[in-house]
Amino acid sequence: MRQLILNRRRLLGLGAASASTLLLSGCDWYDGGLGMGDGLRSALERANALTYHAQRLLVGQQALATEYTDADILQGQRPNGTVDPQTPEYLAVKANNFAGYRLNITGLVNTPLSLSLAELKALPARTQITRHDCVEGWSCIAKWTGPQLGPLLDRAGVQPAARFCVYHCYDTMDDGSLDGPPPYYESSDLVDAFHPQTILAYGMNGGDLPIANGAPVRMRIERALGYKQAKYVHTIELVSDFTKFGGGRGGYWEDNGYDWYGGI
Ligand SMILES: Nc1nc2c(c(=O)[nH]1)N[C@H]1C(S)=C(S)[C@@H](COP(=O)(O)O)O[C@H]1N2
Ligand SMILES: [Mo]
Repeated sequence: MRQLILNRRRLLGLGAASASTLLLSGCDWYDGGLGMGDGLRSALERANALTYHAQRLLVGQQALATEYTDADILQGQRPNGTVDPQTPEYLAVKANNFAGYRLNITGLVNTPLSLSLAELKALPARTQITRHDCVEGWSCIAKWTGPQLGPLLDRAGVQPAARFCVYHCYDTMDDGSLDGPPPYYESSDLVDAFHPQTILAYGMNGGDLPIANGAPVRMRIERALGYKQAKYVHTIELVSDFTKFGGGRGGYWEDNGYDWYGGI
């Protein structure tokens, strides 16, 4: 209960941090036209804040996403976005079947954590069969296995100033930016971080998570759209706001115009 009350209090301030809503037309769609100060964009941001609060009220904070059965898994999870990261950091941890991989929990926590893949696999795991919806207009039902994020956050001790998790990924997106390709990243509020279906998935459809789908570890945040499901995650950083990351809107696709909350 304490957690829910805390989360609810945190929620009250979230409107201003919500990013803009634009028509969602596809994963490779790029919004180069609207600047930060654009009037239309600020109007959309206000609309998005309203949508966010309305959706939270309607759906409820801990409501579960629909879970399916094995019979509903029709084909493998269709890989999308990055499918084979080539950054030196990723290639280094990929050697020896991810023996050198660590999942770090950092930022506004009392005790930062650094866990190997073996340590993650030794934790109690949750398996869930859910539907992944990409804004490109396709969906896949797949089975995901991994520890819940909530207990790990409790172990790290989330400080009162923390309001979001930023999920840092190994892959970069070569979108022609002048500063070089930016890394993929995502974020969620703490309601989604502590949600029972939010897991660090290392398993998919009964086997190891394939590289194309985010190995060794990817997020499943089941009440959110496909682009919120960060693959190749190496660090989860607890922050009070996410404006200092990337373009400041809480995720790679959000920086390119997608909705921050991205609820289904
Ligand atoms: N690190 C990283 N995570 C990512 C992406 C990406 O390119 N890089 N693409 C996103 C998008 S748009 C979708 S639809 C899903 C695709 O996940 P899948 O490859 O397992 O289908 O991953 C999301 N997470
Ligand atoms: Mo997507």
